[in-house]
Amino acid sequence: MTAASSTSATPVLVRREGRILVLTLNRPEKRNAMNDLLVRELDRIFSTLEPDVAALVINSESEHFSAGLDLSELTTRDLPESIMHSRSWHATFEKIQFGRVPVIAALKGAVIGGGLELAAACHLRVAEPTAYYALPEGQRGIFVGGGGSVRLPRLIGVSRMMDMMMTGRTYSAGEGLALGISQYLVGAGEAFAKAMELANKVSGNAAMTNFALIHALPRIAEADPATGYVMESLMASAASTNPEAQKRLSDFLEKRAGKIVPQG
Ligand code: 1HE
Repeated sequence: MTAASSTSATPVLVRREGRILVLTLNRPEKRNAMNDLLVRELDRIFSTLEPDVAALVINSESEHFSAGLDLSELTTRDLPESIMHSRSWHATFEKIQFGRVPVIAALKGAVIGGGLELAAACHLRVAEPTAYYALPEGQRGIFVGGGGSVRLPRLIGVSRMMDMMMTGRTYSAGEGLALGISQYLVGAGEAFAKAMELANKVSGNAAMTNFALIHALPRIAEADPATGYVMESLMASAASTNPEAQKRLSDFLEKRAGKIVPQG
């Protein structure tokens, strides 16, 4: 493990663990509220990934994953600036969701507003029992602006998101697992280790598989079925005729690959 490249003013700490890039949200005194600098830093990191980075983990080493948008910056923008600010979050979060590598979020404590929008842009989410999910935009008189109204209904449905924003309802880590906000729920203090385990696992996938899952699957799922089937056939063929797939298929057929066993 290399030391974190950071100063105390760095809103995102970055370090490498082998082929995994670890990003640590680093505004603990503001509960990792996301200011412009933090979002710009995420944008820079995702725009300049080294080719040998195979997966990425986003975590927090303090009590909370993120308290969402830094509300102190909201009071200074006029309408055009506000629209462009929201669009800048969209651009950054698009780079996370539709980049080259799988991104895994390790969640704990507050996963609120923009923090939940950031988590929703990641591909896998691992939560600790302290994690809780809220969209207090309704209470603050504002609206989600980081892609939440696009991504969150796809995770939990419009009606649950409406409830969260209209009434301030929060969901616990256990509820979040049941609803599909996180795919994993682990013990206290275990989210980062689990996220790293998953990152190492997915970084062993064929590059074409991760491409298909990140770029094709969400588009196929939203396409009309006739288009979706054609896209699926094209993607399946691009994957299965790739030399990496051919090798993995031979490994199985010639008894060199493991069998699929239940993981408990
Ligand atoms: C903040 C923020 C923030 C904390 N913007 N400064 N998000 C919210 O509405 C959530 C607001 N935050 C909270 O409800 C609480 O801070 C927490 C439950 C997350 C944590 O509570 P606690 O007791 O651990 O900390 P605290 O004492 O409330 O906060 C510590 C400091 O962080 C304090 O500043 P200080 O100068 O008094 O030390 C807080 O003001 C500051 N802080 N959260 C700015 N969010 C793209 S659109 C997305 C829209 C949204 O994300 S809306 C949701 C906003």
